[in-house]
Amino acid sequence: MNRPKQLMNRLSAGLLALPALLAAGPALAAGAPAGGATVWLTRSSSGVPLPKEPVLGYPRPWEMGLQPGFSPTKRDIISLNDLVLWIIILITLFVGALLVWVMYRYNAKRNPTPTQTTHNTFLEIAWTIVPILILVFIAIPSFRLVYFVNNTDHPDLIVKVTAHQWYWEYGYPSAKGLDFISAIVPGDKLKPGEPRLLTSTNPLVLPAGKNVRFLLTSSDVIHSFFIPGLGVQRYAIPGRTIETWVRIDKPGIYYGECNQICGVNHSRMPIDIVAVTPAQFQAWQSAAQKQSAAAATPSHPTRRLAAASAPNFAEAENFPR
Ligand SMILES: [Cu+2]
Repeated sequence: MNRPKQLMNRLSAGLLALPALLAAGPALAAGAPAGGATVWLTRSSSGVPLPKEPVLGYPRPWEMGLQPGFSPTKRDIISLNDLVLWIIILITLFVGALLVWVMYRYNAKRNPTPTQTTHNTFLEIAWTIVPILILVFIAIPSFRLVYFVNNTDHPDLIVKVTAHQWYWEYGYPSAKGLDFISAIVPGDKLKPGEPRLLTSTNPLVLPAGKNVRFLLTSSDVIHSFFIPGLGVQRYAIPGRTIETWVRIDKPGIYYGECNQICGVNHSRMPIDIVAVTPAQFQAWQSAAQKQSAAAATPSHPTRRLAAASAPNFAEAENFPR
């Protein structure tokens, strides 16, 4: 078949499929947790059970905007995004209206002898100054947000995050020896309600309402620590330590992913966070610390844990899709 005909066939097949796709939308969405019905999950990390928590930070079916915010950072990101979006809409409407007006008023039919105008000092100054003012107007909240995200002073807790091909390692310097591996749970081993490609063997446990500083690094290639519902996104770069922070509004489960292409199993290194109350966090931390001490050899506490819980990648490649 020749190429244009092939393209036309594809186009018409696509158009014909559109109504079916739109009709199937609600049915597709029904498989995932919908707006009103919150899913609650009971998880454990490092062998220590955690309290039952609602799933809050996750991608919603038919989501057109950003994920809802569960941290001050994410709320600021959403308001900056909305502000810039409105500015873009107004500029697009203005430029579109000018184009229509020019096409209507100055077309060749209405202007048989075109004007010879080449310069207009007032217009040229205006269309230089006005965009500068708009950019300055956007820059003010934007810089404020950059500084806010960078501000990791006075953390209540420090967590060391090390990215590996293809799993995460979390260390708690305040609890000596507490350091564990968080790897993906294969699709056929998920428990009811646990989302595919987002559930890990050992979630990162954090206290809600506290300032948590993340120290990010990597053992091999560049990864990225991305939790959309919490407004966290930072590179994990080998040989460097990069900081960021979060304060999670309330206890719940929040999902993220590595979002820097890092190799064949890039899509299989979920970030899975369970936020609990500070008292529950203290209880988990000391119990998990005891577990870690019991499980690990003194010289290489993480190696043995890694060997025990790192996923089998041959198996990972065969996940049900
Ligand atoms: Cu990665």
